[in-house]
Amino acid sequence: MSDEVDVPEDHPRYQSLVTRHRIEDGVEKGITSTQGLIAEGRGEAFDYLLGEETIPSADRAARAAAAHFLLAEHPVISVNGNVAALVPEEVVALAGATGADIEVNLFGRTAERVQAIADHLREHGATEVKGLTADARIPGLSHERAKVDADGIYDADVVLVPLEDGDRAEALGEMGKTEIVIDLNPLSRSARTAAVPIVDNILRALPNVTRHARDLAGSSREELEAIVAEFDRDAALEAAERRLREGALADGE
Ligand code: PTJ
Repeated sequence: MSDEVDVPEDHPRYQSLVTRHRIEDGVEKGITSTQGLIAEGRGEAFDYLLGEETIPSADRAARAAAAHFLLAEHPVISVNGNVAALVPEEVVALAGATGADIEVNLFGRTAERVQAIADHLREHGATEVKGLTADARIPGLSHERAKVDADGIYDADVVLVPLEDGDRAEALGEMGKTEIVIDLNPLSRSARTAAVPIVDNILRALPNVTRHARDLAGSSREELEAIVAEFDRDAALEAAERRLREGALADGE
């Protein structure tokens, strides 16, 4: 994977080049769709405007997300082709820190891709990967993302939905689930419908949620509930939009 690619670490765009190589590798391995290349370019543009760093409001969102995970009865991390290529180990680490299930859910679903992603996640330490059975449907969605496992996303109370701009976040909300979204675009439909929108690069956001989850592991329910109640999703989206428009220090923190 990308580590094999010779990108000098002192290159000013090192992170972005490594990311591109991971996505390219994902496409070559049959994990990532070719559409995933376009999604990557879109994400990069937003990351550039955000200053390629975790802004304070995204860090607060990551902490609220960790609190939701720890309070949940059945949290699930949804994985698509871009997520699998970019952060397979980090997905496994977050699942380990929070007891979440991992489920493959694809827009361009084929049996081969679901299998390739599940194998890839197992190679990176996952013990159980859901999404292969797909014996239930999210109501109100006509495309392939509707297909979920009955004992996975269908049954979940908290779902992490990274890197997809679409109607699934809305449909999951209608099912009464709490959605946590990771998306660099604060204007995306998923970010705007999420209970917790984390406007950050998944490369930084996922390890950050895991770090917060480990930090909060000994907290009481009351403490976790207070973190959830204090988080203001509208303020977080607004801070990210301001950062996009005005650059660093715009969120006044
Ligand atoms: O693997 P599949 O078949 O399920 O397809 C997955 C893709 C990503 C192709 C599909 O979900 C798609 O087309 O997504 P969109 O509509 O392009 O939305 C992807 C969103 O993720 C955009 O809002 C991007 O800004 C954002 N994004 C891209 N890369 C990153 C990101 N957000 C956070 N971190 C990134 N690295």
